Order: sequence, then structure tokens, then C-alpha cells
Amino acid sequence: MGYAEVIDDSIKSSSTLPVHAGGSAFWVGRAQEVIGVRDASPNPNIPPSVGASHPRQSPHNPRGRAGERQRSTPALTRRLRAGTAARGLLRGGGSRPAHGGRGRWRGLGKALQSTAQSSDMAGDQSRSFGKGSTAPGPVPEGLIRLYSMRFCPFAQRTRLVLRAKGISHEVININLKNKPDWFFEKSPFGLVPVLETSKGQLIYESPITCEYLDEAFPGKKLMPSDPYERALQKMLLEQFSKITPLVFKYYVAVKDGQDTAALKAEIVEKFGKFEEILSKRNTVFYGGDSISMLDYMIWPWFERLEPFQLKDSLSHTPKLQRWMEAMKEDPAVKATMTDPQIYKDYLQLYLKNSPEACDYGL
Ligand SMILES: N[C@@H](CCC(=O)N[C@@H](CS)C(=O)NCC(=O)O)C(=O)O
Repeated sequence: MGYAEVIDDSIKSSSTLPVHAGGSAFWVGRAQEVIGVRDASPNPNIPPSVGASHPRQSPHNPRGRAGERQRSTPALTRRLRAGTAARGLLRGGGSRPAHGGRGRWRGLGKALQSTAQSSDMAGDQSRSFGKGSTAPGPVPEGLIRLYSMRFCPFAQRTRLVLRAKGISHEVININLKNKPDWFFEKSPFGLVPVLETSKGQLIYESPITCEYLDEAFPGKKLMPSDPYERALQKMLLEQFSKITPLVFKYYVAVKDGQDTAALKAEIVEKFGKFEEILSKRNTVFYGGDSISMLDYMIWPWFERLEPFQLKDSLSHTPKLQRWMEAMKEDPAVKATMTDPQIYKDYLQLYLKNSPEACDYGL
């Protein structure tokens, strides 16, 4: 069951929230980011943030210069012209139906405007594709595509890994409150995240997308090499998947004015287990003194503690607090962070099933 279903169900019957938000996946998660550098694409018809982000360390570009973020270059412009931007976004992206004519171009204008404010060139902050939009074309060689939603914590997991490993990618946001029909060909459950390769391979379920990226691409390995450590990360993620639905349930219960004491105690108790692990291991991160996969998998929920009104649930967990501070220093975390107020506003719209929710703030 997806996050949206949890929320939707909670609206229908706020006292009977489902317990699982992550379906059968052995990892679970959720969230989004920050507006930053303005890219100056020389061609105004090419959305600057759609097409490529970190052209380093991909199977197709193993020698890409790590740490360097590519801006517009003639080569990139050519690639964009021939690639997704031209075939997909320019042919009717945006959350409104692609009517053609002026309507279509108005949608494009919005997409251009929003992507120009993006912190990268992947299209993380581009307007979403909605019902009636034309499906984007094939994924250009040298890129991997992520179907995402700016505020989805599960998709944030994948975005974190893409950035942490410096993988060249593009992002197509989906309007989850007004999904395009073609999206179900990419995602059998109609959920984000989904990855698509230039060979047309599709990979869905956030933990699976992240593990795939870690295995398929060079660069820093995020999963530990030791088999027990790998198993431990998966077991802990499974444990964490019991917390994520409670967090949503708590938010809805507070909004409904219900008594939330028991629910809060349960969340605090479960966070306590994660505190213990850090304490026993005596490391800053879950896999040691540098970030590994589990840190990224659970981060999106910690980032949202404030909007979910659960910030004080960590008041007795100093190790988790230290972990959060260390996480906030990570470049991938910084690049995908969302302002808590924007997230709160988005949540309000999402709970109302507003088709504007996914494009909030653009
Ligand atoms: N188990 C999935 C959950 C993904 C998920 O729930 N995504 C939400 C957005 S945060 C979604 O796509 N919701 C659309 C819907 O429920 O219709 C995963 O880990 O990837």
C-alpha cells in the first residue's frame, strides 16, 4: 500500500489507518527539495533541468569527473534536443492535459519556468505530467530516468542515491492526484519511484531501485560489502517500515483532534530502537562513520518530523539527534531537502486530493 493510499484511506476513515505504507517491499520510505542554481540553457525551448544532472560516474560515462555538476554545454544541448526534453516534455508535459496549440505551450512555459529554478539539471523541480499528457520518449543513452514526485519520501530515497553516486539522470514528475494513463505502463502499481533505463528496462519499489543503482553504477558502494552488514541493513529497514505508516497516522490524528498519546508513545518507543543501534555501534551513521544505504533509506521520514509535528519525539535520543545533524551536512541530503513549511502546505493539498498538490510552489 502506498503512502497516498494511507492518506486517502485516512480521510475516508481516520480511525482505521492501515498499518503498512510500504507494501511487500523489504524497505520502505518518503519526500523532496530546495530551489537553487539557475541554469542558463542557451536554447529557450529546452528545459534546463530536464535531461541530465550529474554527468559523472555512469555505466555510459565511467570517467565523468566526480564532484562536478554539468551546466549547459553545446553537447548537452544537442543531447537534450535529441532526447527526452524534445520528445517528452516539449510534447506535452505538465500536469494539465496536452491540448496542443496554445494550451500545450502554456504548460511548457510553466515547465520551463519551474525547471529554470531547479537546483540541478535533472528536472527534480519540473511540473508534473498529468492525465492527457504525452508519454516521454525513450531514455537517451547515458542517462537513467526517474519517475518521481517532488514531495514523495519513497522517491526521495532514489533521488538521494542518484545524487550520492553522481549518476547522470533525468526526473519526470508524475501528478499522483491526476495520473497519466501511460504511467501504468511504467509502474504496475501506479506508484513512484520508478527507474527507466535507455534499454527500456523498468525498476520499481524504492529499496529495489536504490539497490539496483548501487549495483549497476560505479562509484562509492552504499551497501556494505560484508554479507551480515548487508542483511542487517535490510532487517533494520524492515523494522523502519513499521514506523512510516505510524507517522502519517499520527499527523492525521492530530489534524482530526484525536487523542494521540498512545500513538506518540509507540513512535517514540520505535525510534528508541534506532537510538539503541547507534549507541551500541558507537558510530555516527548506521553503517559506520560514513553514510551508507540505510541512512538514506530512513532519512526522508526524519526530514519530515517537523511538518508531521513529531520533532519532539527525538528529545530523548541524543545519538539520533547527532545522526540527523550529520545527515544534514551530506550534499545529497542538502540537495533533496524541502522547506518544512512548503511540505506542510503540500500535505494540506494532498489530503484534500487536490490535483495541484504535486506542483505546489512551482
Ligand atoms: N512501496 C513503495 C511505496 C511508494 C509510494 O507509496 N509512493 C507514493 C507517493 S509517496 C505513490 O506513488 N502514491 C500514488 C498512489 O498511491 O496512487 C516504494 O517503496 O516505492
